[in-house]
Amino acid sequence: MPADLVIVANRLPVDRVTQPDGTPGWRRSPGGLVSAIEPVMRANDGTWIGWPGGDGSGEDDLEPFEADGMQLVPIGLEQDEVELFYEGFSNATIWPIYHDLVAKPEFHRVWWDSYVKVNQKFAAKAASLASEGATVWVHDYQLQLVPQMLRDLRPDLRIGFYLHIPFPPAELFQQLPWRRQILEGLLGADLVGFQLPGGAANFVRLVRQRVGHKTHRDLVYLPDGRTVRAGAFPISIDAAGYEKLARTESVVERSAEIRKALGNPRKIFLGIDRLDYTKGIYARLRAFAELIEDGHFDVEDAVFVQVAVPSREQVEQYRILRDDIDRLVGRINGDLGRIGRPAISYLHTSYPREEMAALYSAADIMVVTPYRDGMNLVAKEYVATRTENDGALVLSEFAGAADELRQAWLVNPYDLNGMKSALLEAYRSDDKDLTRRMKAMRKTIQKHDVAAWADSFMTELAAVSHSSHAKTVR
Ligand code: GDG
Repeated sequence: MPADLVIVANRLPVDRVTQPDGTPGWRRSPGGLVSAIEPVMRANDGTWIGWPGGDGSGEDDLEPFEADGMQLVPIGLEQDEVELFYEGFSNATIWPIYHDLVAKPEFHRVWWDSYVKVNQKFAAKAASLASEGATVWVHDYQLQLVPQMLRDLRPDLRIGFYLHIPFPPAELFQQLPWRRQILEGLLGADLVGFQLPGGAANFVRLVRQRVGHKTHRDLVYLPDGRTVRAGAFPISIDAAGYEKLARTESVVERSAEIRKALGNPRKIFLGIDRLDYTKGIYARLRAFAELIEDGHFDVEDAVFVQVAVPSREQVEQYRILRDDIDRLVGRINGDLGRIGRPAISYLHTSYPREEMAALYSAADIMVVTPYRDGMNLVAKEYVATRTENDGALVLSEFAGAADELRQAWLVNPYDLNGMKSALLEAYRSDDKDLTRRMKAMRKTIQKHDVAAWADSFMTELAAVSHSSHAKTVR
């Protein structure tokens, strides 16, 4: 049945799992995006198009299905598409360029060709499922060509695009051999959303310089009379949901258990990240180890729990990073640990949401130090779970979240001494200071939650002037 709302994202909101009886099934993926979009999907009988994951083999025969009351339409990727479009162009070209060249991007024409082909496949699928005048919301850096491809196929649609990662300044974006095509791809949307105003401004400036369109503030005027709006929509979390989870008995108990298992140290530092070179894991562990070496505290006083969630393991840079961190943790624990007291408790795994909440509750100092991050939801989740208004957040200036969480200890992750001072200040801070900071941050998060984010994007998209008779969805 044609849909009035179509969500197009690289991944479906469910993961493929093997059920206890051995048959394949689906489990809702833990990400916040799903809970954000679900209410909008339900209210409009929406359809979600995406790749179900996997290695690219045997996916041709996937049929649309319903899960958790959502209409889901899987798009299979061939093995070479997983390598060229996904691991290659998306994660080894776009990802590093959009994150300030933290790693060196690679440019390969065959990767680009595959990116075009896969974007075309997503656009064609969306075009075939959207009803007359429907709204299509396209997500993220893997699908930047979809808006224009879709507009060519279906000029009647209202199209929104949202980028979850930073949009880089012209000086970096310019390196992309396919810079013009990408800008033109995005300009197919009526509304292009970014995490921060800086990303939107970078985009508008590039469109003016590289494509030559007239612009005024957040508007781009196209020769055919259409206008495109660029805006900032900082994403957030289900704050009430996290707070509720943090108060449940099992999570409270588990949190105490975690502290005990760590030997009830005075302070627990915590990092939770996908194992990604943008997240600054290596530098933060070094800073912590140096504080012990310098004699500010020892392994009886403090422990650093680092959860590194396996990510993009087929991409070379990620394998190198994993080896580097394995070695660093081994060296730090070898040099500084005592029996039963490692300096760093390192976990290369992912956990259910309840365990995440228990970890957040158990931690005194949350350390979030990316070199560049679109938003960083982990920082917001930590704040949401601090129901007693205690706990310290050490946060990189280069995470989008730093724009809102001004009361965190803000750090430059490239400045090791600065990071050490901030960690130490957070370690030594008194309850009054912690409460003052945390209260203010909690207020921010409660007000700007993920429902407010989805709502503001959809409202803005519904408001953009549209040449044809697109329907309004809410
Ligand atoms: C991209 C942008 C932007 C992590 N480990 C586990 C787990 N998680 C959940 C966290 C959090 C999410 O994954 C991670 O989100 P982040 O925002 O921290 O980072 P990215 O994955 O890089 O996300 C980022 C985001 O998109 C949204 O727009 O903020 O800047 O890079 O929600 O809780 N969840 C579970 N187990 C884990 O082990 N259940």
